[in-house]
Amino acid sequence: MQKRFYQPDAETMPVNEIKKLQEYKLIRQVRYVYEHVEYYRNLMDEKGVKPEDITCLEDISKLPFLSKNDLREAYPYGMLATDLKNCVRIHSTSGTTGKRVVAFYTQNDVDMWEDCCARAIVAAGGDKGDVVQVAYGYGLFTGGAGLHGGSHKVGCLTLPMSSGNTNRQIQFMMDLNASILCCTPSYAAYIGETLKEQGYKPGYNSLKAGIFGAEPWTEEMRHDIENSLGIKAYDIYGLTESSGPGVAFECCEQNGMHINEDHFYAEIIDPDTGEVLPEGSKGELVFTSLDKEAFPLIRYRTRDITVLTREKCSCGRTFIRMHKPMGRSDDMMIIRGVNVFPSQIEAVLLNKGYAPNYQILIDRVNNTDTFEIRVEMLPEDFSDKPQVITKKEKKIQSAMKEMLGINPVIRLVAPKSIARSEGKAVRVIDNRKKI
Ligand code: ADP
Ligand code: K
Ligand code: ZN
Repeated sequence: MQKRFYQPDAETMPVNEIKKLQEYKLIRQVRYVYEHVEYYRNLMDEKGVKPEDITCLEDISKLPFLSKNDLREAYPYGMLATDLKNCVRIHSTSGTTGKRVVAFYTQNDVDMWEDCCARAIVAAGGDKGDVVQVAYGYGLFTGGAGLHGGSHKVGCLTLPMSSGNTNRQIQFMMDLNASILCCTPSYAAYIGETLKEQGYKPGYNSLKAGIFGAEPWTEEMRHDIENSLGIKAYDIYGLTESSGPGVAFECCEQNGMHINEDHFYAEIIDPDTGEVLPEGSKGELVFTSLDKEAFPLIRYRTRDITVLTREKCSCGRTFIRMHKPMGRSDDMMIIRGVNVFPSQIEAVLLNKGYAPNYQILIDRVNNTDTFEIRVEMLPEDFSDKPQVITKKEKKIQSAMKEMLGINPVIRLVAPKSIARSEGKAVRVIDNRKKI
């Protein structure tokens, strides 16, 4: 029978035991950080809190937050908690929202991270005998290395493709019977599109599952990818600061991602006030590493907006689940005073039958925000008749108005005219920021 858990003792631990374990590890990690990371010690001293003040999980709210800005300020070695000679690896963020941050790893840190990824692979049905095609980028980016290491731990046959060269991806996928594909969801959609162009019927391949993350994606996009590749598509979440992908992963229920609570403690806070919110509230995800040696983080503000739930999951895992993050708090666009998330736009487009090939252009003209969404026509639905195009644009526009509350200009553009992404997709071009 197929393995259900990679580390059953941890993954199915009773909730009260998880909490006890987290409490023990939190107290230990805070002491360790206070002793070894001057930057954080200063933050604690400023707030007048000592390691001895942390005696239970609830006490965590006494501790100061860390933000991406702190990590930038401390760049490159300011957050390092151990001697460099104990470190074996460096990775770096993609720099989606500014200057990159570098993270360091000891061998134990790498092991913990790869275990988390191995849990995700097993949860997606992976076992020895599976061929795991890793099409996340290899290099400073954590996607490739994380899933690669996890795949080794499970004992899968690992195909280290890295991202890009889509024709070669497809050739190896077909020739070597890849069964699990790991990449960003936007790249998975692109691979699906290319397969179709090459004449393959939807689902005609040996893939059974995909593990997709590193960027936000909607349920609509999940259905699209599942249909075009003929797979179950699982979400995986993580960030370089935490190690990489694998902080949380989806199980067979595909209903939220289980957070690896034996290694990370998660909180949801009000992003404006910093107040800790009760379970079930929507807010900013904050996590604390519990075991890390080289780059431990206490109360790190991810800026990702989500909801946590402890509702029982029928997969048997007891770890708390997080909803798909709907985007980062800094992904949110304020257009003519209205809050808009790219994920809302994507949901409307995919609901209307379009592919996830779109771009959002924002600018300011005469003190008014301009807001345009470019959407590719589907090849099978292509038309160059102005009346036909205008009619379609109007339809999308009214659906957008209903979802967002404001009217964007919709421009249907020719198939294939918007650049495809092999990694994290760049969907928003906000020219207002240049002023
Ligand atoms: P950067 O912050 O430069 O993009 P990372 O490569 O470390 O650096 O990316 C981490 C971020 O990617 C997360 O904070 C989150 O915003 C996003 N992310 C990662 N996985 C997911 C996911 N499954 N769903 C939505 N967003 C995700
Ligand atoms: K398939
Ligand atoms: Zn589950």
